[in-house]
Amino acid sequence: MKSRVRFLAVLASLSFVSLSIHAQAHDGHLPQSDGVIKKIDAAAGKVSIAHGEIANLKMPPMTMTFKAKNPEVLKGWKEGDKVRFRAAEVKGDLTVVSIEAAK
Ligand SMILES: [Cu+2]
Repeated sequence: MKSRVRFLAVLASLSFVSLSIHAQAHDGHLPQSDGVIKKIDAAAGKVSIAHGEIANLKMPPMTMTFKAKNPEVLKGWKEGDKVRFRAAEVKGDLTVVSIEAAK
């Protein structure tokens, strides 16, 4: 009985791991969009970006504010930085998933 409980616990943790790996892989498949950082509000977890077309959101170029998926995403950037970023709709909010420096 005891070993069966342990087996189920292992099974549950394995499926959790594969779920989070799947979520990460999913983010990686989002197309990257060009942008320039306009404003960062770290306290609110928000960033304004003047962005080019965002193919996966069918959005034309504009300047707008996104939610950051987590605080790490906003670290190290400042106004005027040219970036490539991935955005998605997460629970109804337009959200920046990742940001990297434009080459
Ligand atoms: Cu937009």
